[in-house]
Amino acid sequence: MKNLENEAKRVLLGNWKDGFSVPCANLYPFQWKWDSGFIAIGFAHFDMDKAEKEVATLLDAQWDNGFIPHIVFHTKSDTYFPGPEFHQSELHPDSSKKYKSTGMTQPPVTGFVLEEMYNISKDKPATLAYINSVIDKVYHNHQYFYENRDPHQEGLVYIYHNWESGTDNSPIWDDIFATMNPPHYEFTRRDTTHVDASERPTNREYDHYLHIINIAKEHNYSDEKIAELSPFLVQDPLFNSMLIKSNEALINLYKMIGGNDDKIKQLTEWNTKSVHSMNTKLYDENLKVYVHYDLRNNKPIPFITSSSFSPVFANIATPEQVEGLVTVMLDKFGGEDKYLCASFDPTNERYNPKKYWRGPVWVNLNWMLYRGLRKYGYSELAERVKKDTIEIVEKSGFYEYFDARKEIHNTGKAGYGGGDFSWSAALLLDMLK
Ligand code: 9YW
Repeated sequence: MKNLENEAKRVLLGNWKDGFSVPCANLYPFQWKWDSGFIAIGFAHFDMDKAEKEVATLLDAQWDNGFIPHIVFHTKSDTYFPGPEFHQSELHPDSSKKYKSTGMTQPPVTGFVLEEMYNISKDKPATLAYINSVIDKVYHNHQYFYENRDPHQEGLVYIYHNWESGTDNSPIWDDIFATMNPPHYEFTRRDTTHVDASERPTNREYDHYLHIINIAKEHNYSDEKIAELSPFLVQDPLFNSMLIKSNEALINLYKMIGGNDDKIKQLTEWNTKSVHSMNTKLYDENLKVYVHYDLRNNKPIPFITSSSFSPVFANIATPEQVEGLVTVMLDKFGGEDKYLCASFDPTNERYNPKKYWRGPVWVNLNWMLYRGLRKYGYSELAERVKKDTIEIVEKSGFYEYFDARKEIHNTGKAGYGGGDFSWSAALLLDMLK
């Protein structure tokens, strides 16, 4: 295990760029929002200063309205498309004057990341003082979500782009894309010069991605206009679970800091409503898992993904619901021949074991499942998730995503996407501790 730990540290230090980390070299040369949170958890184990800087740098790019962008373009790079010239987030009047960024966001992990950092810290007063210096920014970000991304006041915030979900090309979005007919855009893909095209989204999928951004740009990234016009408007169980988990973390941290009663009250109100809606609107009684809801077309999206299990990480599910989730996970995702946990239902025809979020295993989702299952008392299954995660990394290296089929790991290349990927290293390090 020591070697794996040292290797994980090597990956993290190699991707550190003086104030922030890249998810991996060449393929992703900037700072990404949810990556930066997971990376900070890894650094907290051996270099708290870097962990603190990672989060502080991300928060420094926050907009005046509380929004935090999904990519902060700290440096110029021609290895990634679409860059700042395409996104033009400066069209929004509240956008950062200091950094170029995208005009979309990613799952709100920063709140619970701060609590993780506190729990890991060997100098708790110093870490709490640091948290005190940044926590209001995270609160402001949550306020942005509840005030701008929840048009029906349900306690469920929407995402307006598949890139906001973090699970970029999940089959979940296929039926939404089928309602759109975007033009064919002229552009040069950069990702497929670093990674085999069979492991990445298609050009036609990129047309959809760019089209949604263009609609937002036409309206200067106005939240009201996006809610009214975006063909993609989804309530995502993973995104909302992260928000709920982060609300809970902020409550715990504010209590430790002292004062802030008004904020604690507000966070508690948000959470009560959000948990209720997760368990009514996003819980599918027939499938016995959480599903995405297509807010534009007013219908649930009845497919099972690794996001369907993520509410176990955020204490949302009741013990009965967890029992159901576990049964589904074992039946469909957990055969003897598979590593847990595929990102999409392996029994569904849309499953593709090599393609990004259409099937492969991702370390960040496994980390959440491991934590959640352990908390609900499913220690054996939690241990299996941990063991599987360690084994795929040991066999294939710190890849971005992995084949769930065991035989592939014994016979050929089974790690896909970018290599020396930061969050695979950071969260594996955390699991080994
Ligand atoms: C892209 C950086 C990001 C992650 C996303 C993942 C991928 C980037 O990489 O998206 O260009 O498609 O899907 O979750 O934050 O690691």
